[in-house]
Amino acid sequence: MSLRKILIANRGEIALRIIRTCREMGLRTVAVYSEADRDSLHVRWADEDICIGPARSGRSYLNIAQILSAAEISDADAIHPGYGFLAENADFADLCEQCKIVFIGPSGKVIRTMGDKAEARKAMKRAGIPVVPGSEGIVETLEAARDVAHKIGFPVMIKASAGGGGRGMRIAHTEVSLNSSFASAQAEAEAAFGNGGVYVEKYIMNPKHVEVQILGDKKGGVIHLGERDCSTQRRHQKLLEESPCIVLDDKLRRELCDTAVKAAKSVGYVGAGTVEFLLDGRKFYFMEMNTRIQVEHPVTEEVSGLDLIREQIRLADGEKVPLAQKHVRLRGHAIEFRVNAEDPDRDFQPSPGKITTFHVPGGPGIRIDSHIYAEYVVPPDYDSMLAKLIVHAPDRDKAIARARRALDEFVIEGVKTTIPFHRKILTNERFLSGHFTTNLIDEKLL
Ligand code: MV4
Repeated sequence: MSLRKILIANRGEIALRIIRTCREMGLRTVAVYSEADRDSLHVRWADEDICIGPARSGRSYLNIAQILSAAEISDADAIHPGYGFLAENADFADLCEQCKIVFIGPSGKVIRTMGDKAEARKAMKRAGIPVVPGSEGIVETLEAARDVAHKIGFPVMIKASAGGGGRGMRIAHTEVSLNSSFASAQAEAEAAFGNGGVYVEKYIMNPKHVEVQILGDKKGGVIHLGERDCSTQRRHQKLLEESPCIVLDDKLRRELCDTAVKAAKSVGYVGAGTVEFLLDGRKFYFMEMNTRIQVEHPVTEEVSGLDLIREQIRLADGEKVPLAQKHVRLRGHAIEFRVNAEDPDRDFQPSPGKITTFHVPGGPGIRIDSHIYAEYVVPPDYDSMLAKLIVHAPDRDKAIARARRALDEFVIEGVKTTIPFHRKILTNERFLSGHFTTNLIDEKLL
C-alpha cells in the first residue's frame, strides 16, 4: 500500500464508515467539516480535522478549492469522496489528479461519460449492452421527439441527460401530452442542471430497479458481487434495498451480472461502481451507471463478506480485484432500511432537531451504520438520513423476521423517523411476495 493518509470529503455515516476501514488498514485520516458539524463524530474519530466553511454545502462540502487546500495542508495522499457532494464530479476528480492526490474512484473521463445519461446510453449501445429502445442521443426539437415516439410507440419517457433522480423527467402516453411535456422537461432540466438536453425512451411500465455491484482494477480485471433490488422507492428516494433480488433465477442473474461486467470493461472502469438496470419480466435494460460507493453498499458487503471501502482504496492504489469471479460466494439474504428524520404521517417532511434517546438493536445478523448519538442535534442543512439498519440472515423470510425484531428494538426519540413506515412495509403482501415494482410506494399501494 503506497497510501498513508486519506482525507474524507464527506460527513455523516459514510465519513465514519470510511474512517473505520482506514483504521483497520493502518491509514491516517483527515476529516473536513462545516460549522454546522463541529460536534460530529467524524471530526472526533479522525486523526486530524479541518473546518472548511459554513453550513451551506455549496460553501463547505462542495467547495473544491477549500477541500483541495485541506488535502494540501494536511499532506493527505488521497481523497475519498463518499457518496453525494463531490463523488460524481468529474472536474474534481481531474483536479485531484493534477494536484497529485489520488481520487478514490474512477477517472474523471469515465465519471463524465456516465454523468451524461445520453452519452452513457450511446456508449453502452456501442458496447452491445441492451438499452431501452429510444433516441440516438439528445433530442433537440419537438418534431424529432415525435418521430422517435412514433418509431418506438407510446408511452415514452423524456429524460434529462444531465439528470438522474427524477428531475427533468416526464411520461407521455399520447402525442398531445408529448407536445406539452417535451418543453417542460427541457425547461426543468435547464433550471435544475444548467443543461436542457433531453432524450427519449420507451416507457417501461412497472419495472423492477435492479443494480449490479462491480469492482474494476487498473489491469482491466472486473468482477461483480451480485445484484441489489432497489425497487422500494418514494419519489426517487430509496427506502430499502435488498440482495439478492428474489425474482431472478440463476440463468437470468448470470446474464444480468455478466452484462454489468461487460459494461464496466467497455469503459475501462476502475474502482467500485454500480450498473443500474430496469427489469421488465425476463428482459433487462441498462439505465445508468453510478461511479461512486452507494448508500446501500452494506447489503452487498453482508452477502459477499467483502469490505467495499477497503476494496475501493486498494483498487485506487493500483492493486488487483480481490478475487476471481469463480471464488465470489454470495451467502444468504440482506436488507437495508434507511432510517430518516422524516415524518411519514406528514408526507415525509424533514424532522430535524435534538435526539433525546438512541437505542440500537443488536444480536445476530444486525448491523447499524449511523453517526448519531443521544443529545446530538440533527442539523437542517443536509440530508435527513439518521441511520441504516442492515439485517442478514440465511434466507429472505428469516431476514424479514429479523428486521421486524430489530425495528421493534430500535428506539429513536426527539425527532420523527421512518421506523414506523418500515414496520408497515414488512406487513405488505406485495413486498412479502417479492413481486413489487417501483410503483409500490408512489401509487399509495401501501
Ligand atoms: C425509466 C422508467 C421506465 N422506463 N425509464 C427513475 C429515475 C431515473 N434514474 C430513471 N427512472 C425511471 N426510468 C424508462 N424507459 C422508470 C423509472 C422510474 C423508476 C426507476 C427506478 C426506481 C424508481 C422509479 C420510479 C419511477 C420511475
